[in-house]
Amino acid sequence: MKTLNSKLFYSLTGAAAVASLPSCAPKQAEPQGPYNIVYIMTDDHTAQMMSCYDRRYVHTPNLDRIAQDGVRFTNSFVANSLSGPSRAWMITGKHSHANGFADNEPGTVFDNTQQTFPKLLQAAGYQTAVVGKWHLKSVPTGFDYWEIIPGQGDYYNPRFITPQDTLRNEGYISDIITDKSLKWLDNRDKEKPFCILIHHKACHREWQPDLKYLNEYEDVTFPIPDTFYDNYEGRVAAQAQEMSIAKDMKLVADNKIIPKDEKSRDYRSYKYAVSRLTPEEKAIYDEFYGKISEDFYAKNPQGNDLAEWKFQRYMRDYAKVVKSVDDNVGRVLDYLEANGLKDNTLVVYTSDQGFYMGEHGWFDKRFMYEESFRTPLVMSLPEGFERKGDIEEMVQNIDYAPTFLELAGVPVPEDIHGESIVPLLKGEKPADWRKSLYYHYYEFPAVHMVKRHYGVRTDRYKLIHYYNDIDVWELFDLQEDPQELNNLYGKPEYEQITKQLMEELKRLQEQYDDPIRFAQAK
Ligand code: SGN
Ligand code: CA
Repeated sequence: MKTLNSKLFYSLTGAAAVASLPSCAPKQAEPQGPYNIVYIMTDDHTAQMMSCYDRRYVHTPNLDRIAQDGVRFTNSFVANSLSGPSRAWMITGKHSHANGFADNEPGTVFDNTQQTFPKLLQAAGYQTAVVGKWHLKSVPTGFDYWEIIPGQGDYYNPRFITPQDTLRNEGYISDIITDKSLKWLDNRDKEKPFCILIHHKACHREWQPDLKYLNEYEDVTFPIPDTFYDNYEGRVAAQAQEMSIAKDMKLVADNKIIPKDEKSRDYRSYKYAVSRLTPEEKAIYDEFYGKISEDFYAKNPQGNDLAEWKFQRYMRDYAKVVKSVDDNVGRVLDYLEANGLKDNTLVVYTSDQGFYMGEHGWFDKRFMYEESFRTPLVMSLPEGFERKGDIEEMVQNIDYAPTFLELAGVPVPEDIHGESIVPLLKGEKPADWRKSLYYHYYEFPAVHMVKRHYGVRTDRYKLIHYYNDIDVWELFDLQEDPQELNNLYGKPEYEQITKQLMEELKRLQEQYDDPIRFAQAK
């Protein structure tokens, strides 16, 4: 057990600190535990689509409310940019090789007998719950209550799995996940602290909006990202991906064009997309996307016009889906305030990874490039944690488990890879905070064809090694080239920095005991 963390807890609870204060000391609000934890996580919601990070595209007043009230992390990252793996390391605090869930492939199942933070909280007397996307395939363990969606779930009238059954629910997924979460909060044992994971399906592909929001953002023309027409020069793996808006985004399934030929495969894809809607709902959907389809057929865009048309449709639908998320986060915040829970609850809002909104011409994630390596992270802090504004230290979502444990006064097990960020929330600037991040992506060959890679990032540089079917390195100077277009690997003037980064990569692979190391991979 890490003794430092349990000591920190006592100083946070105030018990030890108050005893040692001289009587004339000015009164200072000491954080008082045990704290409740509301951990909201969405799917594929990227910082570009959250107005407290980026003002170009959408307005997210409720998500921004968390940041304004509390803290915004400006350097928040994942360790393997994919849903299942992301969920596995956030719940264990360990990198993929250690928690055993490295990809979303059918044979990969989370070993639910292993140590997780909900289990440790439960053992410490917390009430625990998870509602929404789970994606780890095995049954959730360590929860007093769980109600999850099967796999990726559905946007419209979705099914939910409970310990007893799988049932269709009426309504829109983001509203229902929130309804169920608030109901559980209402019915919980009010004498005990709680931890609830509210894990949304939104904003996952195919970005199906709530029908009431179909007309939102329709008058907006989104600016085309600078790197939309990237030619991937000097980046071999980027040339081989299949996640291009122009080439791989599907007109029917993704952009919701209604095909004319009722016998075609595309028509089956459309039928599937609307299969969960009631006839009345389908009529609304058909009217809206029918008009868009007619306009599309009339214009018949080609080449870059087609790519940009798809980009606009993608952005609009995604933005509408974000609007529902934002509403529902607002409902949770209102509930906590109305029920006197705000002052002793940590609220976390994050996503399972970032996403490409047309940067490099892409959608999806997986690469260690900034847009998908980063993930948004804002928190509203319980009373006594005075920290406000931006936190710039590099954090990764292996850090959530130790953070929640420390807040609950539960000693953090030694085998957890992440670091508690409680010191950062208290406004401390730990001199020994991590100076580099480790990343390892495994799912290849698979959908979107992003090659296996691992890498290291410091505040200025990033070194990536694609190691499976190819043996290719990339080096970027993030200060000079934030869009990561210029691979500097192999340039004589970067030999020294490359050597240092390789040493650091080796050190991280040893520290985390990753069995795949670049010495063997080469
Ligand atoms: C599905 C999506 C992919 C996505 C993966 C993983 N295709 O396969 O685009 O990369 O999920 O996403 S879809 O047509 O079925 O939507 S993850 O977020 O769950 O890891
Ligand atoms: Ca995801």
